[in-house]
Amino acid sequence: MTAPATDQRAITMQVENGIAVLTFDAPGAPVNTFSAAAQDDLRRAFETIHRDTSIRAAVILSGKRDNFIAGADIEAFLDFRTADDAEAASRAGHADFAAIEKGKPVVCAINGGCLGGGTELALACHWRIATDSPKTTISLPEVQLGIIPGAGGTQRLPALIGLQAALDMILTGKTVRAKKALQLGLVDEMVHPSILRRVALQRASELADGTRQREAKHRGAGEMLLDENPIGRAIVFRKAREGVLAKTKGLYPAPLAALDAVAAGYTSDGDGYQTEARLFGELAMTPESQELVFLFFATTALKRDMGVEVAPLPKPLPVERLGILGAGFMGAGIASVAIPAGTIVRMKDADTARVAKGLAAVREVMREKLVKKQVTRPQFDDLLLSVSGTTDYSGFGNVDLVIEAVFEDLQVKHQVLREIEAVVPPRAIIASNTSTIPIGRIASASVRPERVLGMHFFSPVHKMPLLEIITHDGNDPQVVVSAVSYGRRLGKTVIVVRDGPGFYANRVLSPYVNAAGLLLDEGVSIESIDDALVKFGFPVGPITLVDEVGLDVATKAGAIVAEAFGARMAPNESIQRVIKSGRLGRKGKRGFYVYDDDGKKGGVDASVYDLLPTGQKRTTVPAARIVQRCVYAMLNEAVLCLEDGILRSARDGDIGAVFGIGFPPFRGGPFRYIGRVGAASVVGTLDELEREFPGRYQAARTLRDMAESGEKFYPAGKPV
Ligand code: 3H9
Repeated sequence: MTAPATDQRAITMQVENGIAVLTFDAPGAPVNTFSAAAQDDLRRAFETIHRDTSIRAAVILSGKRDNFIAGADIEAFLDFRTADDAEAASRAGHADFAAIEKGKPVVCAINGGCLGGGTELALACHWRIATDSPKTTISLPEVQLGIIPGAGGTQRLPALIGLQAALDMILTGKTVRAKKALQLGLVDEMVHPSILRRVALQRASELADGTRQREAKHRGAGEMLLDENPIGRAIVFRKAREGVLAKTKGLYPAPLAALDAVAAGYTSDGDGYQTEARLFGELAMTPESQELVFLFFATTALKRDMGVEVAPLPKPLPVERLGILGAGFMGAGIASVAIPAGTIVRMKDADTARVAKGLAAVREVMREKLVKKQVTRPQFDDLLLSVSGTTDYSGFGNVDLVIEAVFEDLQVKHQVLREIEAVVPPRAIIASNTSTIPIGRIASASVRPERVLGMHFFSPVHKMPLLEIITHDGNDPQVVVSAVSYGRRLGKTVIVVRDGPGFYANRVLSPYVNAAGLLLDEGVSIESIDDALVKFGFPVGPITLVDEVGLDVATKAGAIVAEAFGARMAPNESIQRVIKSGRLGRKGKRGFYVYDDDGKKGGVDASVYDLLPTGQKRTTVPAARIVQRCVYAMLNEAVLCLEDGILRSARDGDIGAVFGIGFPPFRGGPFRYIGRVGAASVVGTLDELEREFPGRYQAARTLRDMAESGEKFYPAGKPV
């Protein structure tokens, strides 16, 4: 984030009755970050505080409404040329915060998001107060950027709240609300925002005159035993390492490094801070961190993109009432994200049994929220009151948006579209949740095609972050802007793509899954295919994925792209044969893997090989080649989507792949990955694969051009 140049300071100070009140309010910026200028301001303010004998104590507050401090300025990371540069930044943070810790009493008054370096500043203070505002959260999200807390967080947090609780925050980057922070001893008090300043000033005064002492949180005997006994600690570290490896498969270096930094703090030579600085420096230069930092910038840039290039930008239409057609898995899933976003939802299906099932599914997602304490009991009750069901179109007369999630059949879609248009107001937007049928074809039956577009949610809707909005040439830009705006309100990462077979996500997934199917045709084992792609960084392998989405759905999507793109996507034999045998995957409890009655996945179902072309006869293909055959098909297809204008930018393609289909985040997405491998090398591999599998790997024109010119999707030096 680049704040406009100004003479105004980020941190200003005024002294009231011997208490220095520091207000952090970065000029012209939506959030406070520790830019070089802000760090200078902080350093100078504390030099004054320490020098000026009339100042007894200090209070740090934020001038922003919903943000305390968002941590270090991530944009400044782009200037690190070597690990030493990053290590020096960490050491500077250590020195600044040590000066605060060693000096006069400082009260940290937290209202709004307190992240990364902001939390580390709070840890160096002598008293912490958090407001009970729902916007107040505390976290150390550095591992999500592929780094570790570098301004003392790995040292001060365990010392304050205990090893286990600290690891829980540092290794995951998870966010803690004020109430939990109070329970953990991370803050000393929780107050209403309206009295934050007054209480903070009072506490500063009390700490200065000795009427209040810093109270250590009383920890349980078991906890103390673990923390203070080297054997107990060794157990905690071992378990934590195992947990990290199970979760990251060793592909993310940051959480492992965080464990080392925390552990170094417990050694007698006390070099925890040195270790933290060194590891922070090393991690900042890793490709993993650079790609995760890219994703941060890419997602924030996307938040400002409304998906249309028209001036002036139309204002989004309000969506207060939503009609959903189809109370099945997708329809109920959409309702379950719409009601927490404050929308009144009316869900229609053909009969009361289906409607009841849909409502029960919504209730289940809300119940999960209640169990996880994300909502209170009264909020839970209110949420359920905002969704209702119907078997006719009653209640659709005043909806602002309808999303249809009915059976994937053009005739059915046309019929419901006509029915919808007969009952909804003319201003209503009509979206199809189709994952396969071109939206232009659906809209062709509409009397108001400019108001019809695609909103492709991914399943399960309440968990999957991506929403693909599909536009056709005749769309009214205001309709697009409104759908984007509403999608964001639902908490989704929204990309806008142009209509075309498979849109973006399914189109790039198809040749990837197909390549896995072709490996099966040759007799490669299911495990070796899935393992190779999981080791590359996908959350599950392609064969597991087919089982998860359902063989019927995968086959249907495959047929649509095969029809459109011919030889490149000509379907494999194996998946066709398995579906013909009646196996549907997890939902039918039979697929390539074994499933128990609850749908829990077991090992490979060896009997499935009898259905495949080579029967029980196995062959091997090296893991690296399996990865190339599957992933390069996807990379090439992503570039073709950009060439065809399906994608509006490489950035959207990267975000869509990471958030929609599980492309490994630490590789940044297909376009970033091409940039890292080099277009020339990618073309070389594609040419080699094309010789082996004619028609399937013809390198996209853009890739060939880039291989020759050296041009890149992301010019160096630009974050996005
Ligand atoms: C760290 O602290 C390292 C230390 O341990 C050690 C150092 C030695 N830097 O997301 P939004 C910008 S690592 C730069 O749309 P929201 C963002 O780009 C840091 N810019 O708002 C956007 O810019 P623009 C650990 C930042 O309300 C604008 O602010 N901290 C930073 O949806 C608004 O952002 C993190 O990882 C930053 N740190 O969400 C926090 N933060 O206006 C990362 C924000 O030009 N940030 N911007 O588009 C976030 O998670 C969210 O931005 C936040 C606000 C929750 C704060």
